[in-house]
Amino acid sequence: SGTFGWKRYHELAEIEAWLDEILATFPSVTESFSIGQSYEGRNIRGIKISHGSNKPGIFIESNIHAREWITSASATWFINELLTSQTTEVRNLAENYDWYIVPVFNVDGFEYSHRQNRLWRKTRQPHATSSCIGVDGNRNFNSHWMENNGASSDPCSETFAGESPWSEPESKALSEYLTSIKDKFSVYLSFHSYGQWLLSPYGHSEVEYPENYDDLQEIGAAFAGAIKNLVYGTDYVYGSTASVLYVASGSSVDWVFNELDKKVGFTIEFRDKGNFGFVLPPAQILPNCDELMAGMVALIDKTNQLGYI
Ligand code: 0X9
Ligand code: ZN
Repeated sequence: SGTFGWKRYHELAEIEAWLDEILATFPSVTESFSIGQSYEGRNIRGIKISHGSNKPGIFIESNIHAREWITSASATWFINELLTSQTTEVRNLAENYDWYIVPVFNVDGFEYSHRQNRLWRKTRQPHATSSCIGVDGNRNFNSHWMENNGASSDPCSETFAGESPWSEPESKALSEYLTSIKDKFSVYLSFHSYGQWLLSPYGHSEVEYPENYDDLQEIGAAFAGAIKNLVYGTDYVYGSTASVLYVASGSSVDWVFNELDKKVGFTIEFRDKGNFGFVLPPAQILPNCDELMAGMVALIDKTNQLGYI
């Protein structure tokens, strides 16, 4: 586990140094990759964990929203478990799938949330027509962009969709990277907080559902049930984004479904239900991670049973 104990939140430089340490410690099963550059010129990094070629791939995008620090804390913990755990369940996860994990996707916003404003959400690119800064990365993907009031055209809004789809270098780079590996992954997960939800597509409409929606709900039930069974007794609610939460148009998960033709993808909204919200106390990092692993084992197991991977 290197220098991390998951007892506090780490900033970007620490996470990158930790990633390098992990890559150096497990060179035969890990590979570094880059999604591309952020607006401020930072590298958006990822790690691939693979025990052989051409296993079904699982892609994890984390911290697209800057203030959701529990997401990168949990993603780094999950990487560490895949590489070090000796339990059969986790070994099977590690050995039977190829993992592509991006622990901090919105690197500029994440850095800003550590330096200037703990509650920053968006990217950091300025606009020609406003002094407000940034776009909601999860409204900037070119799938049903701006439809059904699922995003805002106001540059000062927290859900500003951008001047156009792909206005942000980060979302554009991710779409190009995902397209380049589209035959290598079957499951797409987007880590968020907070609310304790497992959200399936679609976000863009309350009346449209993927053709395999029943299967996605079955996977959701397995995920929520496994978490509920842990000592914490935490409740997760599952359902489509638009039906459970609100209409969200131009999200990454919807784009992956509609444009890359993927059949299994979820947004996971971690702890809590609003008591601490985005500023989840560090003492809850490890309990959240336990829940993530239990949920993930069940999710992958059910996805496998249903024949998707
Ligand atoms: O609004 C969002 O982008 C996400 N919620 S958050 O509070 N973390 O901002 C939910 C997005 C879910 N969207 C899709 N699955 N389409
Ligand atoms: Zn979010």
